[in-house]
Amino acid sequence: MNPEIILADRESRCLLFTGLFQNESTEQWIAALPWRQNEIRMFGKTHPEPRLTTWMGPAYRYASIEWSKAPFTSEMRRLMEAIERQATPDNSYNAVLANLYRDGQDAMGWHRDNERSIDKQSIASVSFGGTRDFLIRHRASGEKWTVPLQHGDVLIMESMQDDFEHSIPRRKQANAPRINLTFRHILAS
Ligand SMILES: O=C(O)CCC(=O)C(=O)O
Repeated sequence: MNPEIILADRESRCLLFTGLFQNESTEQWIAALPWRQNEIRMFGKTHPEPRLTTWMGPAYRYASIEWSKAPFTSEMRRLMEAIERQATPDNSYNAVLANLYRDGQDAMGWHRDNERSIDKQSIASVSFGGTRDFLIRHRASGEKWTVPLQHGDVLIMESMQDDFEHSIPRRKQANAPRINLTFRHILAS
């Protein structure tokens, strides 16, 4: 399958493989993962994150959140290997952050996945369940892209984490639960 090129700017590219995993069951993925509610510290105050999350991969910490090393399940490995084969033959991953947006009130603010331990060359993001808008913003120019991510879509961010940020804004009408699985390569420390 040839991807749609959402943006290409110097070494940065964002690619969309529509419906690559449309046969997966959102309900099965929700039931299969050990979701947890993290708290995030911001401006000296602690808040519950507006989504549930889980992690598989090496031990990893960012901001006030700490993940212990956790093995991939066979189902998660199957998905990751299918992405490596069908969408990113030049890249491989060793970790996944899973997000569960329970309804349109769950969201993720503007950020970059630019911690030193993340290989910024390729991050692969899979969506299951309800459609949500994925926003991209160029940090210098402010130029914006809106990509409605649908069930089974695979979005690849190549070398985007320096110049671009991304977010999932709240959407009152988006009431179907949505899972996002973000595969990354965590560099050995
Ligand atoms: O839910 C999404 O599509 C985005 C997830 C994300 O930005 C992240 O995990 O860093």
